[in-house]
Amino acid sequence: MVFSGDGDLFAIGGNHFIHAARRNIDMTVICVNNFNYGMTGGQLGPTTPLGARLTTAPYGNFEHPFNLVYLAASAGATYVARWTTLHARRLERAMVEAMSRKGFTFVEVISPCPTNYGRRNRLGEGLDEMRYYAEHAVIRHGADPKEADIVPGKDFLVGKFVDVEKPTYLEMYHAKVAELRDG
Ligand SMILES: Cc1ncc(C[n+]2csc(CCOP(=O)(O)OP(=O)(O)O)c2C)c(N)n1
Repeated sequence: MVFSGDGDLFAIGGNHFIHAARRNIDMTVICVNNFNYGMTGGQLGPTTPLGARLTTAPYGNFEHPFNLVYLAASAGATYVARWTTLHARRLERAMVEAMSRKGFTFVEVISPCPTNYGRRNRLGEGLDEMRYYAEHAVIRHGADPKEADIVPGKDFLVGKFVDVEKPTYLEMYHAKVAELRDG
């Protein structure tokens, strides 16, 4: 079970993430996405939207951000959901569901960061960011992960995008061991 940020998971640990997903390692990854490296003082990260201002993007970010839902799905995750901190009950259910599945499961949690991201981009307080989610999050289960881009000021998709079954790394490993042993 991994509980981490967008910077840690998709910049610093990006390589680990895609290969754990590709191998279908039996684990759940929960990403708190606040669109920046918050703890270290508000640097831009791999999910920072184009144009957003941060300490290392004072004139506005010009790096294309990852769509985490699409990234996780294409790397091989067997369960992919996204909710915001406003959708507390749905988020809780998604976490339980993700943990109940075997294989690599991923839940993205869109989260406010009033001290760094919110302040520099004039989004107001944490509650204002929650209001923004209420106005712009569109619930659509089974949507194409490609359509899950997040663009400031525009509606964005939340819900369950992927829920499939396939053998995990360990299941394939044990099957191979048995095959070799039994000839
Ligand atoms: C390998 C490595 N490099 C750099 C750091 C320093 N570091 C600690 S937290 C952090 C930023 C984390 O950002 P994010 O994962 O988005 O989480 P947030 O603080 O925004 O919740 C960095 C760069 C680290 N801990 N480990």
